[in-house]
Amino acid sequence: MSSSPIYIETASAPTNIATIKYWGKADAKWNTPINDSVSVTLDQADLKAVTTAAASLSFEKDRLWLNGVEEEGAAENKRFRACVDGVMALATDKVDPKTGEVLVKKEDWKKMHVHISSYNTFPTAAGLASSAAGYAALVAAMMFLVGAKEEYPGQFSTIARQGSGSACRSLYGGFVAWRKGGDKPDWSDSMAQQVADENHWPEIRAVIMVVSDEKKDTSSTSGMSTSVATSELLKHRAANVVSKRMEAIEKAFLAKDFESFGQLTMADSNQFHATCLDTYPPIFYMNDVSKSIIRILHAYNAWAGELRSAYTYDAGPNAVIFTLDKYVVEVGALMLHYYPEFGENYISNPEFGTKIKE
Ligand code: 2P0
Repeated sequence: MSSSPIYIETASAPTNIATIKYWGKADAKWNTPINDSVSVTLDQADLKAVTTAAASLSFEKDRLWLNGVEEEGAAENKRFRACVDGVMALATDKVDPKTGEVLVKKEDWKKMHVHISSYNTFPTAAGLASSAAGYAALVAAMMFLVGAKEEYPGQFSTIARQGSGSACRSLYGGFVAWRKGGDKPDWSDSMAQQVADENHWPEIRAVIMVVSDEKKDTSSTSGMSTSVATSELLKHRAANVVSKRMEAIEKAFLAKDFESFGQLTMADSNQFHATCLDTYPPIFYMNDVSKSIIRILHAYNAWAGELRSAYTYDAGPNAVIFTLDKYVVEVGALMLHYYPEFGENYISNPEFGTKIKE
């Protein structure tokens, strides 16, 4: 047994649900998008990734475990390396708080290997942004482990982005935009920015219907690449639609205008799925149940004479339904009436992103 100490920290990060969607990469190497996007960060009650990062001179190689199973060769994965090495480059000295003694010099962190263990509390790769929570939690755990300090605000989000695009938005709570950037050659301006914090609109709720927990058959990365190569609608969307919607939805969120927020959210979900259908060969993420939920919610809003619910779907069939606190029981009852088998609907509030040490 080696006598080298093992340093260890744990962090958790929630998932986020985009209301204006990221779909399409501008630069695959830097993992940057063709358009801005914005999302609501969910709370950590049900949907989160919890990651423990350990470092020691006694470790022989970098290793990764996901949900308790070791991922062979994962430490060579480009996304994993970008996150671990990106945070390592911002390491600081670790100082004993009692004695002031330097325990690890900042340049010595790089000499150690890391062991990372992460688990998700929700279906992986079923369109519930598990990679967003996973990479955000990896970056956060590494930040705590090596006492990393940003050189400019938002830098950690540029690192999480290289793990998974949507992960950059999970580092903050509330309503969070991902500005696509592109004015800097290294894309260091492609980063997340908090539009409103988690206390701004406490009445907003997300009801999540897990329609299927099967792994999706077209990964986001490959789907995006086919869409960029073949969809005319995607080009139109990036050039002419998204920036107007971003401005309008940020204004709606800040004004707590649920009618406008909901309309924009549904329109953007629909356009994202239309670009999937416009992709050749087409990609189908929603199934018949997803589509029925859309019809039910439009009928419910029409019955109410106002917009009380707004759906959005990511790269999978699961519905996320935004509503307000005063209607959440009604929406939940409506869903259970039609789909009694879906006992598992999560109700989440927007909350603070990462930075929570376990
Ligand atoms: C989003 N999605 O904005 C959109 C909506 C899916 C539909 O971000 O290749 O897993 O890792 O950067 O972040 C899913 O894409 O893709 C996604 P990568 P990611 O939330």
